Amino acid sequence: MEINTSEQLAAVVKNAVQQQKITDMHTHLFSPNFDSLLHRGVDELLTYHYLVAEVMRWSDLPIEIFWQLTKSAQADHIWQKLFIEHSPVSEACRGVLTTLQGFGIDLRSRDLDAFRQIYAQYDAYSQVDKVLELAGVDHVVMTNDPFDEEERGIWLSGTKPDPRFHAALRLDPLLNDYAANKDKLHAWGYQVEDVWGEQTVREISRFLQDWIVRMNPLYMAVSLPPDFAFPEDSDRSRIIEHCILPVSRGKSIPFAMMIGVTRAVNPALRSAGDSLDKASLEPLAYMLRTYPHNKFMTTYLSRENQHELCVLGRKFRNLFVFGCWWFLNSPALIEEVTRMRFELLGLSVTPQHSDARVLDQLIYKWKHSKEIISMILLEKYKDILRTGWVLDCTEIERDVADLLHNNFWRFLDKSDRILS
Ligand code: REL
Ligand code: ZN
Repeated sequence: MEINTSEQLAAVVKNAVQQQKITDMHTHLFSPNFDSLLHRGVDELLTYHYLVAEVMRWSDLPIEIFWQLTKSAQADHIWQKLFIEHSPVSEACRGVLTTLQGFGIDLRSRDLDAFRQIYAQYDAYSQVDKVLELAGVDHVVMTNDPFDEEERGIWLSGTKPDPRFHAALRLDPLLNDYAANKDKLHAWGYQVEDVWGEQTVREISRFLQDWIVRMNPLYMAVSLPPDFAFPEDSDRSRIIEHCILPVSRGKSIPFAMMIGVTRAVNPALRSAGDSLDKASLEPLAYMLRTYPHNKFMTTYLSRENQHELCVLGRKFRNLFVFGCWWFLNSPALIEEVTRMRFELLGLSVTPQHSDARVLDQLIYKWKHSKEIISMILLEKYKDILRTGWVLDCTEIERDVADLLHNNFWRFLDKSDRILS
């Protein structure tokens, strides 16, 4: 159907974004059969580390005392300080409200215990079904860390994720703290040596390959500090060059780098204590240029790096640009970054991932982001309609499917997942 009026255009764009099933390419969620690793429900929503950081700005409680409280007492405290004593307008607070509303909860009562009871009716499986349906998500990519004892045990016992959940092999301990984790590799039967050499390369590569077989990951991933450099004289650089990149190429599994995080700026806040800084894009440019047959997925944490990343995306097709990560996952910044990407890279990106740590957050992360993506798409389509270009609604549906689903699977060469 050809689009003739701007009202028609607005309705088609809104509907296409609303209806499109999403592949969420980076989350911290787990398949429902991964026991307690999957976090869900009101207390988890309220104790999200974004809100821990925010509550400490109002609370008189020392952080050490806060950590000694039970999870529900922490949630009560956050509710009281951030929702009752002040209006919950921050993005993380608003997210809780959108999520509860989306779950069918009437917020007027402000009665946390009543909200808890509503959630208590669900087990992990029924809640996953309900939330994925409400959020319009059909595939979820997890973050899977073979150095995490609990998670490791689950994989080693042969547990396989629900088919809607896909693994991503996360390698932060290997790449960011190799010296501290070398002994673990040894204990698990990988004969890495103290001095870097052929044997260590072989053994780390074997470790990667074993976990690839076990997890069947869609990509390997790492988060990196702002001063990340490559190549350089460091364990991290050697492991990337001699182990990750050859395995990534050989197995056709892209290497995802999330760059710009400064961990533990305020360690007392634990996971709420991380921050960010600007990074140089030179290491990424070097990799893209030097390894044209390797595939890289990249997002940066600082706003300042976004423009350079778009420009680099124009130079290298082995670079997949994705998401508004963490401190960028905030409406004002999503809007700016998404508009810039569409203008510089067209529709060849995955504009967003949820980074959800709590299952229910899928509802708000996607509702909020989809509103912005819709708005920017509408603006861009209007611009081209004004030139006399004619659009058909199937073209808009195709574009939206690319953005929220197909571009990711296409980059992975998983043609069976691409929706036609
Ligand atoms: O994947 C990561 O490294 C980050 O996204 C997380 O560490 C972070 O805590 C996350 O919750 C951000 O949204
Ligand atoms: Zn993350």
